[in-house]
Amino acid sequence: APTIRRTEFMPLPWTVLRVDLHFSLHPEATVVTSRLACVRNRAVDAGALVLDGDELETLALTIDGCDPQPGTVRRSASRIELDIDGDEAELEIVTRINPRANSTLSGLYQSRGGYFTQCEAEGFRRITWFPDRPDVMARFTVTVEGERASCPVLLSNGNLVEEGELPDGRHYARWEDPFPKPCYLFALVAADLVVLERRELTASGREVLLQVWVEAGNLDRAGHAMDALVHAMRWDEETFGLELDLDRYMIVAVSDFNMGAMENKGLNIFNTKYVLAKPDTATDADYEHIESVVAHEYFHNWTGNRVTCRDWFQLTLKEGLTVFRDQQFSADMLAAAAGAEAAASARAVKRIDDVRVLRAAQFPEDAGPMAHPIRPDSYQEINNFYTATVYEKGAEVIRMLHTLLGPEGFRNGMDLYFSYHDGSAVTCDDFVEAMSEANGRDLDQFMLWYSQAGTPRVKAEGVWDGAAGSYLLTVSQYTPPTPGQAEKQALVIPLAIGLIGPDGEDRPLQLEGEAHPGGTTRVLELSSESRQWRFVGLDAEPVPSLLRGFSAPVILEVEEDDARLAFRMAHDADACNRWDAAQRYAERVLLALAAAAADGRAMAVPQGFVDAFARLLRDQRLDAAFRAQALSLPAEAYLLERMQPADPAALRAAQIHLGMTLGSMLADDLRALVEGLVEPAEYRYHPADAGRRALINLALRYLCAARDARGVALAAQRFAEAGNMTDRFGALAALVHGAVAEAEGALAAFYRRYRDDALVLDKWFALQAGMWRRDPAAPPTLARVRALLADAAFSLANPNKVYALLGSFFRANPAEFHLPDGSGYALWAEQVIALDAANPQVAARMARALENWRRFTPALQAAMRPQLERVRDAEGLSADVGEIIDKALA
Ligand code: HT7
Ligand code: ZN
Repeated sequence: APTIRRTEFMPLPWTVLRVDLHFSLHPEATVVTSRLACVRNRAVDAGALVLDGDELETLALTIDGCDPQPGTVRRSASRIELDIDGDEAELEIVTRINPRANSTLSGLYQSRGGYFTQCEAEGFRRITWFPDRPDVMARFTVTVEGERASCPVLLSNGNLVEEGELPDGRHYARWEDPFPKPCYLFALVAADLVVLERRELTASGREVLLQVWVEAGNLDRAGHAMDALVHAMRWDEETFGLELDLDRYMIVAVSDFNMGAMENKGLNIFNTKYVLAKPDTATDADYEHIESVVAHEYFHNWTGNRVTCRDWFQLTLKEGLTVFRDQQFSADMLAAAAGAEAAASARAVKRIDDVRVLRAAQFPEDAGPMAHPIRPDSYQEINNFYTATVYEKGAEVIRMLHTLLGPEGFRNGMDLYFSYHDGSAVTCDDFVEAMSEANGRDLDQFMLWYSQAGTPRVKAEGVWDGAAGSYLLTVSQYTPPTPGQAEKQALVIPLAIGLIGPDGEDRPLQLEGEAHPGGTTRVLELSSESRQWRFVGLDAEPVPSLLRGFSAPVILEVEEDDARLAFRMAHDADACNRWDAAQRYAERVLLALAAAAADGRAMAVPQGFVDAFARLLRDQRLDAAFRAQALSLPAEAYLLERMQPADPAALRAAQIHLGMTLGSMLADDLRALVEGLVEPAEYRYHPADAGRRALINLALRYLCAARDARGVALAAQRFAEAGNMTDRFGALAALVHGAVAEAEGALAAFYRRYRDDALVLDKWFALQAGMWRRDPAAPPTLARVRALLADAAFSLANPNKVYALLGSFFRANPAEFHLPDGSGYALWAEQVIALDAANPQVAARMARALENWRRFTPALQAAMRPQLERVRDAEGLSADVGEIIDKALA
């Protein structure tokens, strides 16, 4: 596939002002009639009107009612160029498409008898010919006509302006969207759905209708999404002064969906996973994800829809900013629910979650063949660039702006951004320029975060001068080379720091030359390769606490011995850093155990680590949610990234050994915790309750890992008696991960109970795909995964099932996937090829599981290469998978 480059952006000679669409829906032969009011772009001298198309059957195309003149049309399967005289033209185009056969879930497709669309990034061209770029913003009117019996509900963007009956059991609805929008925000739904409705007043007193549309039987699971929507509305009004601009805002849940959700103007389409929740089927984590995804899509209405991207290279303009907004929203929601006393801890727990995701998903991406800046310079297939870098690192970049400018400065920048760019398609430079102008601050060097890939390393060293009572901190930065970027420049890195005294208390921070100390946490700005700061007025040698709140997306390299890590685990006033100290200590222990396992040496867990862990476990002053975070070991994907070379079998041996050691040495504490934490009888989604449940489930994990008989009995009992999914699934996961005798019976019981519930079965598939083998004689998890592929409830056509079973196996179970005989890789190749024939986007996501293959042991690399080549050489490979494999093998 050709490479598209950011620097080659050219404005189009023609644009579209108005679109009038008519859909005559039929499962295998939907006819789409499109009328386009087109005008020349005055900024461009001359040129043809260009239309994109993909797998379209074209029935008619006229310009101002006439067939195009001979010699004025150039056509290929994916592009039509029209030479047109004059400055205006009305095009009428009729296409025929086959929604039933559309297994890509891009464009117009069928799911469970209904019709749904997904147009971002380039799905609209699979519906009709159109200049399918985000900088073409037009006013849409849409008429949907379909069979009343199978599709009683007909929806599109904006306001319903007309509806009526038609002959032959058909009906129609006409929708008008008052806001110009790019075609990637177009949506249509025609299905048999029921609705949960609520009327709310906006801050300015306008009444708006909020709707959540779901399949019959699921209304009792729609309430949480509705609550989340109302909370998001209020939050955006209060935090950014942004109000809902439509009279009606709809959310529709669909079972077959490639990603999480889509922010189509006024008609968000959601994966059911991010809408449906009730205590019996959804865990606390599900409730939390639903709230943040609903908010994310809602926030896009301003950051994405009102102001959109000029081209897809600017994707982080809307995604990084919107992720930052949803992270702030979730933190505020958790803090508000936790109450004043527990608010700071609730915020830290959310921040820790976000840091975990960044480290486990984005850091490996930034260190591999797919490494790219948050604003990529090139791509072959844009769908491959909806990445952790664009989303999560993009959000970190916005967070750094927030840190550097302060909340008020940031808000002023947002206001200016909207005042300049509302209703247009812009670039990341436009956003940062608005921030710069509103704050009178030069952000030119800051823009390097948009153009440089790779995770910067920040090194820090301190020297104590006892006589002077001063502490000299030297900080330097270095970003390793990434594909296509050998040289890196120094970035602007906000480094939040504190200095802890020997008594565990933070010391006031006073820099040399300052008259007074200023607070106990301060943000230093590192903008050169190296810099020194001297802190004065100290009574004793401090322990530095660096990168508080994870103030920049960097890897901090600082020499800390075990005692110092244990000290920070016990005393760091910054909860995020306290957690990080525990993670660093655990990482050190695990990597040492793994090295011993790889060399065939005996594994021994340092007593100091067990003691530090026990202190956290027993510290009743810490809230349960924080303790659950601090006592969870670092993600396997992150640890593999820190191993040289990555050896999944050795790491797994280390994890099993450490889990067993902690579980058996601390069994009394863990059991006491499970039995002592009182849960309210009635489930409610609340951070305090969720924290207790998380801590209990973690304790059960350690107890089952240690095969502690009483602990296993507790898990089995909790599984049998659970009153909600968090408790039930937490206990089941503990039994299964411990591979105890009770696990198989519990899995079977769970299946029987939820056999008709697709979303709950996804959990059942994922749990088994992630099974650890504690007995080397037991059959490999691979055999179970193969058997599950044939289960009646599994389908390769449903992305949720693929992510649950194959995604979990390839990504979340490295030791069982990376089998020395290469059988895991053979399964990977076979499934990627099979998926690619039906759904290239999903196939490419699965293909990425092997992109960092060069980081593994030579023996594993040798087993991976032939399977990568097998996929590369597969007939008819998509551009999506092709790009991933080519970059991996390059
Ligand atoms: N903006 C949405 C991205 C999205 C998407 C992209 C490619 C293929 C399918 C997709 N579904 C949704 C989602 C979001 O970030 O809010
Ligand atoms: Zn988004």
